[in-house]
Amino acid sequence: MASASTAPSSNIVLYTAQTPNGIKASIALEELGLPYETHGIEISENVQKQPWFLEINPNGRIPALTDTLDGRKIRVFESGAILQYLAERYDKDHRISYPAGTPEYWEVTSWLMWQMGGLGPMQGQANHFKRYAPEKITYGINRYGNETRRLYRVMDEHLAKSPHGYLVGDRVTIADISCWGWVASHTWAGVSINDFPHLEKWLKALLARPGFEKGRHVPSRHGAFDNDGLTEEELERKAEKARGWVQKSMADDAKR
Ligand SMILES: N[C@@H](CCC(=O)N[C@@H](CS)C(=O)NCC(=O)O)C(=O)O
Repeated sequence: MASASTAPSSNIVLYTAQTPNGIKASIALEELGLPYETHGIEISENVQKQPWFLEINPNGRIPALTDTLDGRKIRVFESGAILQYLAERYDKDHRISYPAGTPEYWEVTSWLMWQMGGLGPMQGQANHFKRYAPEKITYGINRYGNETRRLYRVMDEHLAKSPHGYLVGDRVTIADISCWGWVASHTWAGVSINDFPHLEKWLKALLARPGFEKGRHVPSRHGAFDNDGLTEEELERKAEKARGWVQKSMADDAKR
């Protein structure tokens, strides 16, 4: 958690787990130097589907946060909404954002929506078909793997033209933060970034930032890069462990 000495006051509780969507919120909080309390959610035990948590996120997914606004407790769910909330409420000197209404603000919004509607869902499905499906369905593996690769190419070609190496302008923004955890997990989705040199450079440059380094390990160690050195057999053994709860969780959802 960041030091409160120079940070604006807040009453933030972050409900999160070690996933690409979860670490977006903690990286933004660390980049902003905001104090916050972390409440780790054990998603393999379906804590995110318990009634108390559904009061915070009716969708039963992490991340979500609570805070106090005008004396009332508020909730914010969906990682993109959390990033916008933190930027608009707490980033007054525009460390990870641009002033509302500027061309850069709309470019950040465009990339954020691109991540939320494209990269996250497509790579999530690539993970699903590659790692969690009980059978290997080639069509699904190829469809989502190829779509993830296409989206990486979009980023790579955009970053090739970026003078400062960020998605938008001269600074790291919530657009970069939203994409970073997904690109860091490329091996799990079965996608190599060897063909995307600008994307790889961006990934490493952001990794070197103290805010990313601290935020990525919330609420537990970020292990995405461990996968890069594993064989397909080793990755498959890891996937087997997670497949059980993913399948059970899907079956429970289907019964509701
Ligand atoms: N669009 C949502 C997606 C959230 C999401 O799918 N979270 C996953 C972890 S990355 C989760 O909570 N999974 C638990 C489950 O499926 O029950 C966001 O960006 O916040």
